[in-house]
Amino acid sequence: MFRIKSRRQEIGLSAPFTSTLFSSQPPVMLSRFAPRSFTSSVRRAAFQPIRVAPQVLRTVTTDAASAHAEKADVPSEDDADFEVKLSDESFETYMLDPPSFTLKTTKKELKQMYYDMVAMRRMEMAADRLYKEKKIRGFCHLSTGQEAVAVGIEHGITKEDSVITAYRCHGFAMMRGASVKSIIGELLGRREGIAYGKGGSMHMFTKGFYGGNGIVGAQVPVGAGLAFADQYQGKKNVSISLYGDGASNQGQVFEAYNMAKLWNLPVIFACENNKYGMGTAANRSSALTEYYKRGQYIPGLKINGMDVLACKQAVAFGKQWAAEGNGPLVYEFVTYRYGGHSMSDPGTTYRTREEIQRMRSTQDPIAGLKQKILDWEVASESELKSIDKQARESVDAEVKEAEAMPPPDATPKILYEDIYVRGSEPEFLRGRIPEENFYYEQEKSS
Ligand SMILES: Cc1ncc(C[n+]2csc(CCOP(=O)(O)OP(=O)(O)O)c2C)c(N)n1
Ligand SMILES: [Mg+2]
Repeated sequence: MFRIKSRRQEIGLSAPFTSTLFSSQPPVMLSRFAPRSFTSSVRRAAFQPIRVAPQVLRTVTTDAASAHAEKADVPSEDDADFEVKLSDESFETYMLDPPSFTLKTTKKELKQMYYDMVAMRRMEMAADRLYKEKKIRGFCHLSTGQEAVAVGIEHGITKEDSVITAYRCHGFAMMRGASVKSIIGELLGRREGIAYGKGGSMHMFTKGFYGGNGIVGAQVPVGAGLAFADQYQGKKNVSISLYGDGASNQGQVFEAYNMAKLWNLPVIFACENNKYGMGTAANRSSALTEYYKRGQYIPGLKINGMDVLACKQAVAFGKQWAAEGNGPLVYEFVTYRYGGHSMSDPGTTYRTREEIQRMRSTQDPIAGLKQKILDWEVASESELKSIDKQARESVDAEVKEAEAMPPPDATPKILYEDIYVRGSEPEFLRGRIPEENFYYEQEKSS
């Protein structure tokens, strides 16, 4: 059933460039009897700095405007289907037949995807400003550049499905249905924030979205647990468990893979490979940078993470795969973050400004989709401008509302709220017993 063959190979292109990261010389034993010249050259080699190979070429394209449609096939109605062909370099597979390279979309959907990405970027820009104005404190990780992943995923699943990710989560929360106001309010620590101002940037939740998690990799097994819950309840849903290239080396990721395969769980382990984990390039932290192959016994798919249509197609395929009871998949979205790791990282010490500029100017997911919308005459330049304006105005208005929200009252009530659902308290917690718990309402009424 499985074919270990990529689309590139099928269409006669050369085999994917596999990583040759470090030259792996076998260890040489220094012998007392070895000639002086030999030992000194080995000694010299031993003290050479480790040679890191230049950045490995990536095998899928990151061209955000590589899909094709015939202008003549685009219907005049907003919600009538038409066909789009993805680039042959949109996917790379591991033990898997690729998703179809042809997908159906509508003008309405393309405009919605465009709106979503523009609004998401605008929201992140607002967070950037508020942080610099010192109104947002603590950690804050922005996803500018990675919008196609969150938007593509949402367009490929339904609200019944689950998404869980790490700390770079604002865009996912928004796509799952959280308002900009509630997200920015959360960043500002406001009472009306999505987690009542108690979570901040890394900890936001909404229906079908399980965070926003600060511990690298820790969300991955939770994502497998969400899939277990779906399977246990006989629901045909999929759980998308996102993590980064840096997180992919965590032991618990592999434990989750194992359990998911053993129990055939409907989960997509989705690595957002943005080339860096903090300031460390992927090929300096990962012995194998082909993250889609890391499931070993789990089929994998590498995806052009800058093309929202490729992301959507991959996820819709994965959802069906899961619904048919085929078990887990390991995805790798090849993407790029424009900003630093977090607000405290300028993001220019471990990569060149040219690299960032090249990605921004040639592979940008918003500019790519915009070009396609114009090429296919889905919308005119002025229509797109009005979508831009709408997104800008709507986000800006919500940000303003969030800034006007009152901060929480400095009362114990707020501190003690939402810790345990009454009746679910653990019997012992570091020497405490349930009777010692403080219930504000009880105190007040007694
Ligand atoms: C268990 C743990 N170790 C280390 C950290 C510190 N840390 C925060 S983010 C990060 C890098 C993760 O990079 P990646 O998974 O590629 O995600 P990205 O930031 O690129 O989205 C590290 C090491 C942490 N939060 N948790
Ligand atoms: Mg990363």
